[in-house]
Amino acid sequence: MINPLFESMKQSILDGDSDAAITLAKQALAANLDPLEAINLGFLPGMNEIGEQFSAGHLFLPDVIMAAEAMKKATSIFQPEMNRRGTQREVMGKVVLGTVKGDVHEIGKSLVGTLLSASGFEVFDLGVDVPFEAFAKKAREVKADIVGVSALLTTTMTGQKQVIAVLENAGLRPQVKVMVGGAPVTRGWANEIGADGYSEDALGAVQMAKKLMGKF
Ligand code: B1M
Repeated sequence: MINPLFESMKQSILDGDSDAAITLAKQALAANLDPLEAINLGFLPGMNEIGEQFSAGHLFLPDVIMAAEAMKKATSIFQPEMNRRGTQREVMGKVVLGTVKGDVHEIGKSLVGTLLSASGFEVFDLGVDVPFEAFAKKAREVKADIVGVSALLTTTMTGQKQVIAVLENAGLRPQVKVMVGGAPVTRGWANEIGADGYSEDALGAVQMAKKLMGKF
């Protein structure tokens, strides 16, 4: 049976109502719901519908920003619990993660980071609008196993290719795997630019990261 909280969660995102989203996320935790299930079946459908309505010209940017803020607040409530669930697991590897330069889309990248952390990876999240060189600098500093590059715009996808080039020039490519993702990114694009891994969603990113570490 579908949990009645899910419909309210979706509505809180459609309304761009951060307070309601936070309250619902707390209720979900109190009811012992799986955080990932609440995100994927409750809040995310709201975000997807916002995207569709924005594409169709039925919503304006401020509506999208409010919805995104509510989504971020809800996700942040779940983060400690997702991390806690991952704490007993072995350290799987180190991942440097960020959304590429010119791109400020944060939610999917952060979800990927949260799930990687929850799955036992040590994640160094550089945030959004990250210069290409910063990925390589951090990868060298922390001796990263994987660099994860998110891009949500067709115009910024090319930045993923640039990050790979910077890693190559820095001599880091042999020891660092590169994983790419984001709404416009495809397996074909990942292959074309020489990335080692691609996933279309956050759960798949965890599976891919494990595979890249030879632990799957
Ligand atoms: Co923008 N935006 N946006 N936006 N935005 C999209 C991406 C767009 C598809 C909307 C549309 O037109 N339908 C469109 C891109 C079109 C294109 O290029 N193909 C678009 C546009 C055009 C823009 C602006 C240019 C709008 C403007 O200013 N005219 C502008 C660009 C700003 C910039 O970056 N320079 C812009 C701005 C914004 C906001 C700031 C308002 C806001 C972001 C707020 C924030 O993040 N703090 C925003 C939002 C919210 C969206 C939509 C509606 C939702 C994105 C989102 O958070 N989805 C989006 C439409 C859509 O995707 N439906 C849209 C939820 C999230 C969980 O999914 O990010 O896809 P997603 O992440 C998934 C997977 O992609 C994957 O796993 C995640 C979880 O399952 N994944 C990875 C992501 N990264 C990964 C990395 C991996 C592996 C998997 O490995 C490393």
